[in-house]
Amino acid sequence: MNQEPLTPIAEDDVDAFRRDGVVCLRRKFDEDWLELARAGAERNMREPGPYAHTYAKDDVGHVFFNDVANWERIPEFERVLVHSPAGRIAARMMASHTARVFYDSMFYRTSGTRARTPWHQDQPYWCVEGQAVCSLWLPLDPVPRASALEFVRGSTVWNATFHRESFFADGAGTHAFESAPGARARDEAALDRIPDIDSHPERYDLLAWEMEPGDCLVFSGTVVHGGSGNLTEGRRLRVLAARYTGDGTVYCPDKLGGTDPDLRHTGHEPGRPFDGPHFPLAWPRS
Ligand SMILES: O=C(O)CCC(=O)C(=O)O
Repeated sequence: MNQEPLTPIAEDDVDAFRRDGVVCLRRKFDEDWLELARAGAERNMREPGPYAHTYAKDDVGHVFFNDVANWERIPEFERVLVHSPAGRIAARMMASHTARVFYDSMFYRTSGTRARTPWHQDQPYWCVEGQAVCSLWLPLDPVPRASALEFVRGSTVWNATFHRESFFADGAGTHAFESAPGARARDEAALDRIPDIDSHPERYDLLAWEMEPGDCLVFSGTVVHGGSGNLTEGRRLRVLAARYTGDGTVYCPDKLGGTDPDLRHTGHEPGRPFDGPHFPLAWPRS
């Protein structure tokens, strides 16, 4: 298992992350890490956690499944999040001295699943305040261009906090924050709706990459993104998204009346920097 990224991180990649809000890094994880993450994904499917969602499911068995915050009970995810090169990569991209595990998110689309992810920003959903927070999106299967996650380049500088869209195919469903009575209506009505990017793609500078296992995306909490899915029969897509916080971030579970994921089970004190056993250091290695 490679302890350092398989290929070096170039300064151009760091610049791209800062400028665009997302960067695609090639060949950073070896097959052993990928096999471990796949074993974790399959375990997660067999043993879903309390936050598991089926975002879409049709009559012929196409399923888009997501689960979050399982690394403390799925040892394969714990290894990848805490011990793989992911933490080092995240810290470098965030220009942070530290990268702490925030949580894991597993996106599992079975063969031929078309369901896409709505355009959204991550940060409004998250119980975190601060700039240094990012995701490392690690596909465990090849990603054709038509199934790539897409990004609005530079949307990090829009300085916007968009309304939290539902990920459920029927537009309903229950994110954790929706279970706080009145929270969504009270706190979200004031937020702008995400622009209708699909109707006017020519207005946006969109970025997306065909990817191989071992490659990863790193993206900021405020970059607008969506897509993926759109799989042809015979192709499935499993992704482990490892989220990290860096220097200067604090835990804020009550933001916008509730967040997703809801990490209150950690007992972490609101307003506190991320630390302790529920948010372990992934970089520097202890
Ligand atoms: O993989 C996907 O479809 C969604 C990923 C995503 O939106 C995220 O990781 O924030």
